[in-house]
Amino acid sequence: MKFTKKDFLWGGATAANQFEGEFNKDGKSLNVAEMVPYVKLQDRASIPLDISAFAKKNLEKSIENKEGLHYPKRIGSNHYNRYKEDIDLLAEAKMDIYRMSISWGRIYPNGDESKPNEKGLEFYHNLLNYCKQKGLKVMVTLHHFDTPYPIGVKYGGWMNKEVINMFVKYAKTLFTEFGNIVDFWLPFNEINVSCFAPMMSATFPEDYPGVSYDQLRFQTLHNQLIAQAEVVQLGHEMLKKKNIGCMIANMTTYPIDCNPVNIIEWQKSEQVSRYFFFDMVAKGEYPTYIIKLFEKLNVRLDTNPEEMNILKNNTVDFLSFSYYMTGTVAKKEEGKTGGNLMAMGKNPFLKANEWGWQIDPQGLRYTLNDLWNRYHLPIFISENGIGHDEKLNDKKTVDDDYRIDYMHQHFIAINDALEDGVDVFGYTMWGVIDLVSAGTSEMSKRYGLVYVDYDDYHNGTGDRFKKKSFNWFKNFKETLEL
Ligand code: BGP
Repeated sequence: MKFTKKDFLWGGATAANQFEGEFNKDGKSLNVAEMVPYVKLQDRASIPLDISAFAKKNLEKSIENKEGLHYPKRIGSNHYNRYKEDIDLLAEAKMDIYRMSISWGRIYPNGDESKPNEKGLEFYHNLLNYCKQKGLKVMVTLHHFDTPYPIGVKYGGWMNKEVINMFVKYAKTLFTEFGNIVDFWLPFNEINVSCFAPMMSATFPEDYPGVSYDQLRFQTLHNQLIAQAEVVQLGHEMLKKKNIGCMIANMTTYPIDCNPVNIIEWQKSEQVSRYFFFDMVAKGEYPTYIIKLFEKLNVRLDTNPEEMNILKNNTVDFLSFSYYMTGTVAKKEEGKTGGNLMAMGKNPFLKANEWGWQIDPQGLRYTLNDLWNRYHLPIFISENGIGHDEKLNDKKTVDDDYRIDYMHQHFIAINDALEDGVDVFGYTMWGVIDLVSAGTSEMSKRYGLVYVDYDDYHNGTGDRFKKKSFNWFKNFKETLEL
């Protein structure tokens, strides 16, 4: 069969904190991701995110690093020095679009400077111009789990409204510098993650004794939602096209069966773990089910009518989300499996990868239909892919047939959704060139069409090698045949 939509945008995605390396070069500051050491996992499938790794006292130890631990995100895939080679590979695979992130700490290392760091701007000018030279459209994320650590230290992170202003100043700089070459903007990667793990954006419970964890996480999310809405407002004033989207970690679930008790449980779970975030960015107001939840949890947001107006009047132009797996929900839990930042209910009909992430192409079709029916906004799939532990074979490649199958099935699902009438306009495959895992800091959890020769301790040359899936993707792009 042929993929039907000719102008669909196909591409790959990365993030500065997992890909660039050179964490302290040219004036860049540290971020939390770069302060988490690699720790070998005992059982890959059992973990959701290890929250204790983000305790402030543990992170601070990383600055002196007396134990000599390895901090993988400080080296990433050394894209900072090899970006031309990487962009050449994306162009060679016939990609239309590259989703990348800009590191806030390269532009405003402390957040509160009055002038941006010229060296940081220079790097992104070079990179973005090179993308354009190679004919790639670009989608830029402004914040991909990388609030500068100094903002956490001096301002207490995102609980402080001052950080909203710093973020908007940073966005203004990017719109001024790159507004004419960037095609799409995403203010925050997986904005809902701040509500599961506020520490990842340098907001620490230790700094707020007496404040409940629920208060902390929902206030952090709220302040980021306001920052995002202000950036949308600014972008609509400064940029020629209205092309600012959200990016949400989408956790689609199914009820475990048709027992009404489980259906109600599932509906509640979908509201709180999924619709809440899309409702906020697409409808611009707190849904009643969340207001009720806040009452129950005793969460009282620090906000005012002006903020609520900003939210309401600056909703996003398109929806984007990450989609890796689905899970199940039951009133009485019946077994959990790994998942993106959180454990998910097992589904006996699905297979999973080594990390327990359940593979579900049909779920992508379902999710696309579901979001389209609910919001009627254009949709972009900004992350999707499969992690595998891989080694180069003696032909200096990887025969990753499972990845080819994964892409194949998911691309068919997108086509089906288009046939269903969903307005989905693009897809960027996560970790298109191998990079460090966000959740586990493993280099060996590989997602790419291109293998990067580093192990979990960054032994290796860092050289790039095309996997079998690279050729499959290129052929698909040339023929649109599935
Ligand atoms: C998303 C993040 C990415 C990414 C991906 C895969 O949550 O936006 O940064 O890495 O998931 O997750 P992991 O790297 O933990 O396998």
